[in-house]
Amino acid sequence: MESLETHCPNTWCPGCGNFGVLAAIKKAVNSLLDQGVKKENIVLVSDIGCSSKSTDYLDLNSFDSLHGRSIATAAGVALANPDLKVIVFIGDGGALNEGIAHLVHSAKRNSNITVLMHNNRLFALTTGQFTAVSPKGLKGKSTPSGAPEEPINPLALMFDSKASFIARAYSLKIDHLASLIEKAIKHEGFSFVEILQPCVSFFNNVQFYNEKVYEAEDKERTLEEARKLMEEWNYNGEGKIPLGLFYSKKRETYESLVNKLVKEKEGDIEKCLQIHL
Ligand SMILES: Cc1ncc(C[n+]2csc(CCOP(=O)(O)OP(=O)(O)O)c2C)c(N)n1
Ligand code: SF4
Repeated sequence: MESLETHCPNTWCPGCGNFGVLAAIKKAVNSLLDQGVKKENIVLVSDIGCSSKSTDYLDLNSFDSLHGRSIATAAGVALANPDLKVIVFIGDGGALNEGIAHLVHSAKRNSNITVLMHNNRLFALTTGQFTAVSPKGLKGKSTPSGAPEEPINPLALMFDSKASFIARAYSLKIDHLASLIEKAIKHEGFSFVEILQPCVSFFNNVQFYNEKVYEAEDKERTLEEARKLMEEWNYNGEGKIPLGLFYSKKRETYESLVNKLVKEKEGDIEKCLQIHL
């Protein structure tokens, strides 16, 4: 097993949920390497935030992008070289606030990338402002009297955006998370894994999650069943929180579609773009 360690000093707060994500991604990558995936064919793309520091702590090829722009960057990498496994580390702020348009459109296009959304339900690196998925009433730097808005449900958003792989995991269930990450990376097309990742410094919900999460049965689901599972928890507190792979469907990737167009136009990229754009 490769340690994938780097010499970068780790600056996460002790007890941060990101440590669980790091352990899980190392496990998933090692499993892929054992199955013959070449290390040089794995590319990590980071956003900005605590979650995005993950690339510093992994001895793998990586590209550090801008806040809310990592998904667009990753989609470009995947389009330029279809042999690569492209993995994005992004926070809920980057994915659902700054970068929400890129998230929605990459899912719709079925770009062949894996998005790992570390959901600590606030902007952590900037010390606790509310995001689109913060629970109503969350008190923080930008909402001293409590967040006034209802949270959106990122899984339902991905479902409506036609994402072809949608899962939820918990950073303290490392083996379960590692297996979902591995499945997501192997999936051809856009895979989205929401990782419930406690930020112990600004929104410590470890006990809450430990009491509420459960692993849903691993089985094929109808659209209605998948949606029901995604909406079982309303992000405001009530209800149990299912984890697992909720939805997976094979459909043509954006890269395959573009490659076909390029072939049809005998490699004339200009003609291909005229048609496609
Ligand atoms: C376009 C843009 N807006 C705001 C910032 C400031 N900023 C840097 S990190 C950060 C918070 C990141 O939160 P999130 O994306 O949820 O990741 P986390 O730190 O929680 O992992 C913000 C708002 C920025 N760098 N760029
Ligand atoms: S601020 Fe929160 S998310 Fe960031 S390292 Fe500390 S505990 Fe983790």
